[in-house]
Amino acid sequence: MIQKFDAWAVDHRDELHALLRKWFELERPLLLRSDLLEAFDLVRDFHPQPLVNTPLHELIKWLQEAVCRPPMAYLALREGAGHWSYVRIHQQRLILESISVSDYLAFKELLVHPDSAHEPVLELDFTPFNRNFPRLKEIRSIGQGVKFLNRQLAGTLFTQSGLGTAKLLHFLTVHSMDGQQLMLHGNFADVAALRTGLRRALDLLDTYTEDAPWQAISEPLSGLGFAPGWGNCVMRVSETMSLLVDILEAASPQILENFLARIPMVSKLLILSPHGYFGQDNVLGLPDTGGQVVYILDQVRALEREMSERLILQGIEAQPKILICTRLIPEAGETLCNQPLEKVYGTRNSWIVRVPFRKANGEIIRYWISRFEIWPYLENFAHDVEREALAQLSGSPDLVIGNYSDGNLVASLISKRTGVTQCNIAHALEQSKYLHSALHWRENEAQYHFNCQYTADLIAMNSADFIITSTYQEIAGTPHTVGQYETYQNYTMPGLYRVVNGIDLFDPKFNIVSPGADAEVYFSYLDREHRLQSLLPDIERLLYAPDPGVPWRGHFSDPAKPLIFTMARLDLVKNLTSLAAWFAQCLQLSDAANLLIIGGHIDPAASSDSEERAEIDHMHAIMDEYKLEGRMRWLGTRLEKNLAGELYRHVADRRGIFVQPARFEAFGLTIIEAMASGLPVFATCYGGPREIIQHGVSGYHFDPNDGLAAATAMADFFARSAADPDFWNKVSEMALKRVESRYTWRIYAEQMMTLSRIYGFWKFVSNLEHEETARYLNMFYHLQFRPMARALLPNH
Ligand code: UDP
Ligand code: LCN
Repeated sequence: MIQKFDAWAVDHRDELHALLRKWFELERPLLLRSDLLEAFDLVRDFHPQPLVNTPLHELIKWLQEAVCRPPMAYLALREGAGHWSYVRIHQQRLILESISVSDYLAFKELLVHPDSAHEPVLELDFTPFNRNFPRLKEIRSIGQGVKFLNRQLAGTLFTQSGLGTAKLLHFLTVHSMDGQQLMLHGNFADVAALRTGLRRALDLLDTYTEDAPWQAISEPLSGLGFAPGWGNCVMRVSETMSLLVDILEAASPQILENFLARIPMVSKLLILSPHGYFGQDNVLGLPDTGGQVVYILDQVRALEREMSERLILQGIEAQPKILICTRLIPEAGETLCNQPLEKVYGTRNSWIVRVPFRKANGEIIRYWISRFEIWPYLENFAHDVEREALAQLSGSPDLVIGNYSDGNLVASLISKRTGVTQCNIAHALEQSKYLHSALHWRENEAQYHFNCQYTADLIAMNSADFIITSTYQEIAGTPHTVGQYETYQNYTMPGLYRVVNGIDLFDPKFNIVSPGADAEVYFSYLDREHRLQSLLPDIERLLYAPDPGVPWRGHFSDPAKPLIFTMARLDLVKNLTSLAAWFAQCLQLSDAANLLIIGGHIDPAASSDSEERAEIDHMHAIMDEYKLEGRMRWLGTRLEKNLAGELYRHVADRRGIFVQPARFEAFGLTIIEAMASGLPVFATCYGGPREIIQHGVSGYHFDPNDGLAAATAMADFFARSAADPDFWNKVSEMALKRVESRYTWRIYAEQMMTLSRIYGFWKFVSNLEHEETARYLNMFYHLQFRPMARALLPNH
C-alpha cells in the first residue's frame, strides 16, 4: 500500500500538501477519524484533481487517528478489527514511511511529555506468549472462540495416536463434583478396557426399558466401573455412552461437544461484583449501581435453573449453589448492603454474600466509595472472599465469574490461587467512555485513577480462561469504530508504560453471549392478561398528579400527548441533560410529545457523588432556560422493577418512545427492556445499541453529537405515527421480535454453561494454562499495580 501511495504521491504533491495543511491548520495535535475525514472531504470538494478512488482515498478510509506535530503527521490505520498499521509523513517531503506501533505511541507521548523523547519506557507486549497458541483468522469469526477452540484442540488431540483418548479416560476417571466421584470409578486401566466396559454396559442397558431410572441400573453399572453422571434414565445413559464409543472410534469436534454437554461439571459458582451497592431493593440508580446488578441477578436465576435442569437430566442429586460476592457497606442508607447474607429472590440456593473492604490494619471501610477509588482494598477483599466462599461452598467453586474491572481483578487473584476456571464480563470498559483517558491519565488522576483501572483490566483480560461479551462490537467494534476490547490492543499511559499488544481480539477466549430482559417483568404491552393493573394508580400519580409523591420537577400541561421516556443514572456519560436540551430546542418535538426523565435526585444536596451533583444542577439550568415546566417531568427516584416494567408498557399504550441518549453505552439493558415491552426505541449509535437495534427496522440510532438531527428524527417519527398509526405498530412489532430472537436469559444460560464445560475440559486436558503469561502478569501485578493501588490510600 505504501509503495502504491508513494508512486501516486510523486504526481499529486499538491493534493497531499493541501490535505496535510488542513490537518495542521486545525491546530489540534490529536485528530480523530471524523476530523481527518472532514478535512479530506474539503480538499476533495475544492481540488481540481479528482481524489475519489485514489491511493490517498484508500488510505483515508482506514485512518483512525493522527498525531500532528509540524512538520510530521503520524497516522494510525485500521484496515479492519484488530488489524492496525502505522505510518508517518513529512509535511514537505510528502513520503509515507511505515513505522512500528512503538514509534507511533512514543510520538503520541510527546503530546503530554514533550521532553521525554529519549526516556526509556516500559513496554508491554503479550505477542510472544501467544505464539504457539491457536488464534482465529477471520474478523467475522471474532467472538466465536469456543467453536474454534474445540475444533482446533479436538483436531490436534485426537490425531496424536491414542493421546486424546488416554487424556479423556484420565479426565473421566478423576472427574468428581462436590466430593462425589462421577462417570468412571477408576478400574479401567486403559482405553481398550474402557471400550470393553462400554460394550458390556450398552449390552446390559439393552435389557432394560428406555425409561427405567438410573437407580435401577446404578448397581450393575457400578459393578462394571461406571459412576453416576451418565443420565437419569436408561435412554439417556445409553446415548451418552454411545457418544463416548463414537469418540473412541473416531473423534470429531461436534461429537466431543455433544458428549461434554452431558457431563455434569458445574454446580457451584462464585460471582464477583465488588463495587457499588449490590442489592435487590432500593439500589438501582445509586451512584455506580445500575445494569450490572440487574444483569447478575437475572443471570443467577437463569444459571441456577439451567444447572438444576442439567443435573437432573444427568441423574445427579446435587443442588447447585451460587454465591455473588460483593462489598458490605456498614453505612448503607436505605439499602440492605450492610447485611452479610441475602438470598436471591426466586432461587433455591443462590446468595448475595457481603464482605467488607478492610484497610491493612483491619479497619473496615464504612461508607460507599466510588468505583474509581476502590483499588487499594481489592487484594484483602479477594482473600476474605476466597475464605468465605470456600467455607460456604464447602470447597472450591467450579467456575469464578468476574464482573467489571474490579470484579475481574479479584476473580484473577482467586482463580490463580485456586486453579478454578475464570470467566470475565466487562459490562463497560472505560477507555471507550472516557476518550483519551489513558493518554491523559495524569490530568484525571485526582478523580479517576485510570492508571490502576487499565492496569487491572490488562491483568484480568490476560488471566481469564474465557471472556464473554454482550455484543460483537464490544470486542471488535464496527468497520469504522474501535471495539471496547480493541482499545486495549495498544495504548500508552505516558510516564507509566506503553502497551504494544495488550489483548488479541483473535484469541479464542472471546465469546459473545448476550444478556436478556427478565421476561416476567418486561413483556409486551399487548399481553393484557399479565399486566399489573394494580400499579396503574401509582403510575398515574407519578406522571400526572400535581404531587407525584417522590422528589420531582415539572408537569405535563397537555397530558394527552405521547411520552418520550428515558430512565438512567444521572451521570455525564448517560447524557440525560442533553436529551432535555434537544427536546427544548426542537419545537417540532416538544409540540408533538412530552418528556419524562427518571434519574438522579432533584436536590443536589441529596447526592453523594460529585458528577451526579453537577448533572443535577445542569438539568435545573436547562429547565429554567427553556421554561420546560409544563412539557417535561423529571422524577428524582428509583423505580422498582415491576413498576418500571409497567411504566414502559404505559408509555407504549400511549404510543410513546424510549430514548437512550448516552455519549457511549456499553450494552444498554434499558434498551432491550423497552423493546421487550413493545416500545420503539431511539438510542445512541455509540456502543452496544448499534448492534441491538437494526436502524429503521426495530428502532433507530442517532448520533448524540448531533442533537438537532436526533430530535428532528424523533419529531418525524411522531409525525409519521400520527398520520399512520400502523407505522408505530410496525416498529413496535419488530422490536418485540428482535428481543425474542436474540436477547433472552434462557439462550444465555445454555451458552454460558456450554462455555464453562468446554473451557473447563480443555483447561484440564491441554496446556491452556498459559503458565508463562501468568508469570509475566504476576510480576506486572506486584511491580506495577500494587504500588499504584497502595498510593491511593489516604495516609499513604
Ligand atoms: N433501573 C431500574 N430503576 C431505575 C433505574 C434503572 O430498574 O430507577 C434499571 C433499568 O431497568 C436497567 C438498569 O437499571 O435494568 C440499568 O441498566 P443499563 O444497562 O441500561 O445501564 P447501566 O446503569 O448499567 O449503565
Ligand atoms: C454496564 C453498562 O454500562 C451497560 O451498558 C450494560 O448494559 C450493563 O452494565 C449490563 O451489562
